[in-house]
Amino acid sequence: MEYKNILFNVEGGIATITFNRPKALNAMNSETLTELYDALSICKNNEQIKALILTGAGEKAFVAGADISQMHNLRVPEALQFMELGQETMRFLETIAKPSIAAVNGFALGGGTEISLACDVRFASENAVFGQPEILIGIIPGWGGTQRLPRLVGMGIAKELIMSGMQINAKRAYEIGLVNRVFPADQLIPESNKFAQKLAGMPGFAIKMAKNSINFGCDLALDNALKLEAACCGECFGSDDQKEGMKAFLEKRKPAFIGR
Ligand code: DAK
Repeated sequence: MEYKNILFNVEGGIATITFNRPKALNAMNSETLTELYDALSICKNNEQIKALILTGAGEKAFVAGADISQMHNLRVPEALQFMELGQETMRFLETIAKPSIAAVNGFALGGGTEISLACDVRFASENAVFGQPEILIGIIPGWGGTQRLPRLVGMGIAKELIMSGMQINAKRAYEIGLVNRVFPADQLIPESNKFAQKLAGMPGFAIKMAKNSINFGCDLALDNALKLEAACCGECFGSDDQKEGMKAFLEKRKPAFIGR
């Protein structure tokens, strides 16, 4: 598929997906969502790709939300369709068996915050701005914001953000646990790459099991979640990297993981 709205670059096992509609502050229309889905499929199927970084083109925005010019005339059935495409894409991103980093380099509003929430970790530049401003245009978040945000920062703060539509800066986002780390703007991509490289060097099967256990366990009652954790951890003992990791420890050398 030829991409018009994203840039897709693979280097050293790291795939970088850059939202690239700077004139609209990288707002997401359905074409961009479809391209994102396609790029994620490549990431899923290409064994050389070990980790993902998502970021925005330009200096001003990560993603300033779903594209309001595409949405404003939608009626209920079409709105539901647009929502489903968005939700399906976010879920694909969230559950892909490889680690993902949102490198948030400016406005991450509405769908922008929601994309970052579907990533495993969020790094932000000092000028990043987060928020769920949908209420200010008469709707509510539709790509997982009402579900992932409270799971990450707690119900009280999520309701404060979603019901007021307020914007918060990177410092506040860090305080509430929405972002993992904050960097000066020029350090955001180098630091994201450094962390992506670190994760790319981890035992791939264990990364997959950690993601599964956290993603699916969080929605279960604790006893069932612990059974899921035990199953995921147990599965790791069938991997080559578990054999290598433990053998290397006992032989007092660095492990050479092969990613399966
Ligand atoms: N959509 C379309 N265009 C956008 C946009 C957006 N979300 N955000 C910015 N732009 C465009 C502006 O229209 C402007 O275009 P021109 O006028 O130059 O052609 C250009 O980007 C530059 O923006 P500004 O001139 O406004 O720049 P400022 O620095 O003054 O302001 C801003 C930056 C980010 C504060 C402002 O642009 C802004 O407030 N943008 C809208 C932010 C927003 O409300 N985002 C949430 C969108 S709602 C669902 C599916 C999805 C969702 C919900 C339901 N279902 C279908 C049920 C998700 C909804 C959202 O994400």
